[in-house]
Amino acid sequence: MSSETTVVNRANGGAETHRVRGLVNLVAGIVIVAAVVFAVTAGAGAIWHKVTATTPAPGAATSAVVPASTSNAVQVKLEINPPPLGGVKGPDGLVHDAFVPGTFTMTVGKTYDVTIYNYDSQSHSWMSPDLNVSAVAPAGSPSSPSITHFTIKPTKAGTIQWFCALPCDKWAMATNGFMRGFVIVKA
Ligand SMILES: [Cu+2]
Repeated sequence: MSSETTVVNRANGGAETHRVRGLVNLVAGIVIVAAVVFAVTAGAGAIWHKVTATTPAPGAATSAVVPASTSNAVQVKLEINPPPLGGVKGPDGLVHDAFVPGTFTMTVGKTYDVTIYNYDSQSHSWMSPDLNVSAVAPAGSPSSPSITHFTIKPTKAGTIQWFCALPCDKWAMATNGFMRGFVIVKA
């Protein structure tokens, strides 16, 4: 749209056209800036929505068991070895045990209702002494994940480590984005 306008103005030339072109460019610039701001905002919202989706996992027959959320709490969904892969592919090409997402963002003072769906046939845990959380996610299966629930209310900003403390995939336990990761707490 704006490039077409520019081409026409170039063909005309002249001081008057330059002024008009300057105005057109200014308006186009404002529109582009507004569009970028909107896109970034909408994008961030989409990502956050993905993280906080409360839709029951496919095959989660026991989803009704999940406790009712605290009012105003932000829902966070974590999945262990979700289908179809049943884990996350590592740099070695093999599928490893992993929490998905492994890293996510929170804000100081807000309350988060975290629900873990464990599709793995063994137990894992989500531990973070700094966030005062020590949660065990019992074994489940790809068609019937176990469901574990806890609440976090971060009190200070920072990048906080979480980890699985139950012996599982040794490489994954030592690698951020798999059986350990971060909660980025923003002020
Ligand atoms: Cu684990």
